[in-house]
Formats: sequence, C-alpha cells, structure tokens
Amino acid sequence: MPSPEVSRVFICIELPSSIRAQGDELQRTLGTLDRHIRWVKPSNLHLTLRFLGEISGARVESVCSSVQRVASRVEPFLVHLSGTGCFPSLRRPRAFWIGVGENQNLTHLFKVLEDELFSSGFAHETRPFSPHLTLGRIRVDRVSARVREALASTKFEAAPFAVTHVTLMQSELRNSGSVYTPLAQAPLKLT
Ligand code: 3AM
Repeated sequence: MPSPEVSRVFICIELPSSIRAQGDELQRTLGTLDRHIRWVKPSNLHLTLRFLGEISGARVESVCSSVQRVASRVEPFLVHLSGTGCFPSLRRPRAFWIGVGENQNLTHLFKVLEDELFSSGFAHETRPFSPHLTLGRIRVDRVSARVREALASTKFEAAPFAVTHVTLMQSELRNSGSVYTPLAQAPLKLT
C-alpha cells in the first residue's frame, strides 16, 4: 500500500494573475474547438522547471531546502511568453502550450536547480529543458485538419513578467483534475 507520506511533486514558476487571465481568455477562444482537449484550470497554469514524481516525506523536506538554497543564489528576472505550439508535434498534438522566449536566466535557474538536485541524490533529467506553459492536453491520437490548423494559427503575446520566486508544488491527481498545493515558495535572491 502506498505510504501516505509519499507526495507527487514538481518545481515550477507560478504565474501572475494577469498572465493566467490571458491564458484563460485564449482557452475560452479555443474552448469549443475539440471536445478531446482538456484545458488546464487557469488557477493551475504554471511553468514547470522540473517534475520529480512521487517522493517520500523526508525527501520533500530535503527538496524544500534545495529549492530555497537555489532561489537564494539566483536574482529575479523577466520572462516573456510568446507564441504557441504542440508537443510532441502539430501532427500528433498531445499538449498545447504557450512558448517562452529565449531566456538565459531561466536556463541558468534550471541548471543550478538541476545541479543542486543531483547533489542531493536525484538522477539528472534526461529530456532537454524546453520551457513552456501547458494550456491544454489532447486525449486522442489524431485531431482533424481543422483543429490542427486552428492550433497552428493561434497567436499569443504577453508583456514580460518578473519571476520573483520558485515553488515546490504538490500535485494530487483526482478524478475532477489535478489539485496543486504549494509546499514551499522560495524567494529569489534579494538585490
Ligand atoms: O504543465 P507541464 O506540462 O509543464 O507535464 C506535467 C506538468 O508539466 C509534468 O509535470 C508537470 C506537473 O504535472 N509531468 C507529469 N508527469 C511527468 C512525467 N512522468 C511530467 N514530466 C515528466 N515526467
């Protein structure tokens, strides 16, 4: 039986309400496009840095410390969300996302975090870091040409926002959808 101590967690950047509202607006525009697209609740929109999966309570404590240590060494920076796309491809879209403009500060934060997690016993992430904001997940293998074209032609542009903290998030998978609970919100280095 799984221990109640185990939590499914990931590390992310939470978004300001203005960005979540813009995501919500785009979801509403595309809302009726295809019944197989499950939209992420606007309050759940986030930018994933690292998914850690199920870890023990003791490890959660250790990751909280790691996240805090990393955050205290990285200065706040801006993120510019722009454009949309699909994973793994537009031909077989499983996730529909908003893109993140080229951002060395974000890549640096990911690398520092990755090194810190490796030092505390986590295996390196094998997939390349490709920051994105998942707006919706698509529950079929193929979508129609009409849906593909609509996704391909969707534009998104937001004003840059300041990243001021990093969050360790718990994710509980319920029938009604994922429930996210912040376990630690670590402020970036005060300048
Ligand atoms: O919201 P995005 O897509 O950036 O895709 C999942 C989500 O990221 C990802 O972790 C975030 C919170 O759920 N995720 C879920 N399961 C995963 C897995 N097994 C995963 N990433 C990698 N491996």
